[in-house]
Amino acid sequence: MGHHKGVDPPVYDTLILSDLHLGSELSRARDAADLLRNTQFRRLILLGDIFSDLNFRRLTKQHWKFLGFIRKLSNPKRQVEVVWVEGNHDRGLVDVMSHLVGVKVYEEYTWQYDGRRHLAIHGHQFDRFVLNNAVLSAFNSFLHLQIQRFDFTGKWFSQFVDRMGTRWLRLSSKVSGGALAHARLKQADRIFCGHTHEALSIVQDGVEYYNSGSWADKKATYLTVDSEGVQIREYVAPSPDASTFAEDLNSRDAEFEEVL
Ligand SMILES: [Mn+2]
Repeated sequence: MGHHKGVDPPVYDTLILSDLHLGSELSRARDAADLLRNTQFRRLILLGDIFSDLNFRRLTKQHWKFLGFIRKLSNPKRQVEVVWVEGNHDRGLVDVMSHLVGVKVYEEYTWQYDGRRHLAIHGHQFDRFVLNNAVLSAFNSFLHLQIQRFDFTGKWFSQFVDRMGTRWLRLSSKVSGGALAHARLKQADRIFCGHTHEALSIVQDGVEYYNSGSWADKKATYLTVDSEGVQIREYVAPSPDASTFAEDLNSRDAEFEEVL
């Protein structure tokens, strides 16, 4: 296959992204699809909270396009392993999506690479705030129901509740500590989480912790794993020059277009 430039693009062993929050207005589904189209990797890990909630009506055309692309990626012909690790926002949706999008869903996923044991888990399991505040979540759901029922407060209030919910989740800085302990328990050399929306790397007693950040904020980040190690990378929008190349790829993808 020919490339536009003389240098081959890197092929990562694994690309990890999380917290896309499809169904939220803040979701950067188009950018995420653009990244995946223009990057080569042997394994893709969708590390939880790919969906924002259970309401499919909130999914926009771009959100569906992202899901369509994941479905295409999971075609065995592409020889890419696509893994979905469930988050606290997309629990309950994953059964449906695994059938619709054709990817396997895990609570946590481990793999061996470069002589090391890698473990991917969304991270809400280590967020005591989420675990101890089932009451808050129930209240949140109740509020949503009331808003939907009466709808007198307008859309802004519903969005405000959404944002508050996300902010509450982000309060946690306990995720890395819990994750590192979990890695030791499971004898993993590297552990990967999302959930906090803050890209981060910590090395503690030889165990590495990485957080993939989010795709629902100003900064969109992801992780790559290859023989040189793990990198936190920030998505950079393609320059106008690159747009013809992207369009070229898009039209090629269109040939595979399937109805979801
Ligand atoms: Mn989460």
